[in-house]
Amino acid sequence: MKIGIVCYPTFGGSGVVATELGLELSKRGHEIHFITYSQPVRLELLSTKVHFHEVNVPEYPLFHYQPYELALSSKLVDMVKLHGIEILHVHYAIPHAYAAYMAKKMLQEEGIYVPIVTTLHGTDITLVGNHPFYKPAVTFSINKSDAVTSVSESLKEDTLRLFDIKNDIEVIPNFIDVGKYKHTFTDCQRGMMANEDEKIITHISNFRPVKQITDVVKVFYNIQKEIPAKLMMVGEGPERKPAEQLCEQLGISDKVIFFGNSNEVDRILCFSDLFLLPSITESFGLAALEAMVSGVPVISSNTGGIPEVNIEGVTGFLSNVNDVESMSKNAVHILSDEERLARFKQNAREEAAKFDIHKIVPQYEAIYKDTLQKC
Ligand code: GMT
Repeated sequence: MKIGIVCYPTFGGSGVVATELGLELSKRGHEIHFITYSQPVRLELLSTKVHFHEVNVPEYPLFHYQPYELALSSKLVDMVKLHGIEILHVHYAIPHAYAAYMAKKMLQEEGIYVPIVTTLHGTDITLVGNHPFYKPAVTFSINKSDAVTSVSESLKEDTLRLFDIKNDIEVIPNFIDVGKYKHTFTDCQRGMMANEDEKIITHISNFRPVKQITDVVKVFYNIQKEIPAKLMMVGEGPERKPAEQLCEQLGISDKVIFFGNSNEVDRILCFSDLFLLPSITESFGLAALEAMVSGVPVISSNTGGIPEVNIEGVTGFLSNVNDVESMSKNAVHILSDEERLARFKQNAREEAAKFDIHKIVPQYEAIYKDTLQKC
């Protein structure tokens, strides 16, 4: 199949999922066309099977807001015609599903039919899409998609609760390439990060308010009072500065390393003992799955789709949002006993294997085939 993939090209989970999906589909023989405003961060190699088409939005002073949707839908029309793309798969409803629908209608005028698969990722439903200023357009574009998927049961329920949806929504969970995360590289440089007796705690995100970054710091503060430890903070975003300030206030700056964005999270996770994800809401928690596949247990909030990934008492523990005391207690419980820690690490690896890319990607292929047949 010739598949057009529209996504955000940044470090966010939806862009990562879209990129990994496209790369895996290309390995399975499909021709993939990524269409977005810059080359996706995890898309390193282009080939005859993997193409990238940049959406350019010319700046014009009249516009207070530059019309990205317009440029995207025009680019989709051009690329479908030029490359014979058979199906468009858009990740994150806003504004991608809307732009794809406009492209579909323009193409129909020329006798070309291209169906749209929309994958809902989370904040496009829970935090942003639900806003009254966007809701009618988001509802419309979900209902006009030829197939809709969501990354967790919880997100499907949220979508049906918050929007008037006429379409079926199929849950296809996020995935991970288990093979890629098998630590074949031998340079897991734990010694460079911490002393022998110190445990390594990690958090990876886009440092937005929804990630509750200050709770990461507070939980770590409590952990290090009981157990020698270091905290690795990976990612960039608006909450980084307040987190750095809080570390200073608490007198733990020398125990916390802020890495910024990284394309090599597997190298950081390989020496991690525990992952913290205290988010206010999280449709899935891809970062938790990436930790688990590296054998890192997870201390998280029990919100959204996280309980579908992090299993209470097996791969980690879940607490109410903001319950720093409970998260700290659970973290110390796992870290304070080497045998228990090893068991949680093993469980995390085993549970993550259920989300292996080779099990999940065929589900998307089935949706494409089904959608093409129906249309
Ligand atoms: O977490 C973010 O703020 C980024 C966002 C995105 O769209 O990239 O992540 C959402 O999609 C990920 C991939 O499906 C999920 O793993 C995240 O849980 C989800 N984030 C939220 O629901 C807050």
